[in-house]
Amino acid sequence: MKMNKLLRIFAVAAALCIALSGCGVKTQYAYGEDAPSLKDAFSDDFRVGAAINTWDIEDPNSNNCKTIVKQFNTLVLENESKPESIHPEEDRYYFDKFDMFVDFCEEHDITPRGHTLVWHSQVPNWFFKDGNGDASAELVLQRMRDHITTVVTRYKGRVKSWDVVNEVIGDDGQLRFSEWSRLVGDYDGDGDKYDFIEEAFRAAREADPDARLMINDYSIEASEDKAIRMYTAVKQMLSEDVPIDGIGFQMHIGKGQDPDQLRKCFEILGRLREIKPDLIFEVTELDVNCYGWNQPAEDVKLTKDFIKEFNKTYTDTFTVLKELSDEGYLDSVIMWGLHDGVSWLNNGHKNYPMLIDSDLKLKEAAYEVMELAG
Ligand code: 9MR
Repeated sequence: MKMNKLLRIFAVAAALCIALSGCGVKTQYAYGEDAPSLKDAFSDDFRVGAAINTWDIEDPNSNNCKTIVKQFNTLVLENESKPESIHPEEDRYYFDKFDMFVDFCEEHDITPRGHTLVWHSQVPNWFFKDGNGDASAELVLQRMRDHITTVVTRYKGRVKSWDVVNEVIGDDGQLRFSEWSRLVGDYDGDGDKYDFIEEAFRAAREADPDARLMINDYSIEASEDKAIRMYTAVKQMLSEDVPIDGIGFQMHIGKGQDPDQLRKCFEILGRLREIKPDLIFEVTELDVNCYGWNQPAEDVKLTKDFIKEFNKTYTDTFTVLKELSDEGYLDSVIMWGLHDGVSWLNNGHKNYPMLIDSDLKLKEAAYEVMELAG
């Protein structure tokens, strides 16, 4: 075993003892000099990252910024690189925040991701309009290609991985009905409506031949039905030489997520390697929702048992992710938010989905997952 690995294991174990011993220090601040770091712990496995906003990194002395630099080696913008933010009008782009983000990443040796070029949400309506009516398929495709070419070219060689399309498989498992699928439809007449997706990937590849081009979606890690639909769609597109490099698993999972279910879904999509041997996976938006659907806020109390189950969900999940990394499928795990307090899951109730709490302290779950590393 390498010396630095031994030291790392020792540091995490010591930190865990301090964190759990009840001897005064509960957990460490994630930005603290002596705190263990997720990115270092998993340096032999995969990059570890978070979705952030540029206000987190404006002040290098802020605790948010220090946490980011200490804990993560890959980052994505939560909202500020989406079409509605950077391209609200047809002839107007706003790149200030995206530029600042990419500069920051380079300065700190962090791998930036791009989220997202094509989505049914957070996309301005002008893409789909011609006067008061619908735009033609040609016009929609031309605008989509222009958008992709402009954005990907600007960050050529710098943004290493793009969510080219996001959430294109619907909850019913079919291609999602959206303005993209409605207006572009079966443009090439081959019987499927993947045409806007195919064109999006081709435009992205042309703009940056070395960037990793991903198809990103939710529930494909937990619903076998949806994983199979994704498999079928990607298989079909790969057979037509659509340049898809990998699958982004959002992984918005729930407390108590069955790890065997994760394994089954990863296995289904892993079979795409029979067609594309270097297909890669990324985990792009991991979090653990502490609430079931429609569960009232008063139901969730941070009791010992609750925290134990929450921690187990994270350790079970990271065990599966580590297996995937050992098998060469996975090289990046990004969490959707910097800490509990800013997670999108705080909708109407306080949620606790992350590995870092709202005071920027590493949670027990963080120490426990770091024990799995290496
Ligand atoms: O976290 C994002 C939240 O701030 C936005 O209001 C929301 C708008 O749809 O998008 C959230 O991020 C989503 C991501 O872009 C795609 N996957 C689901 C994420 C959580 O909703």
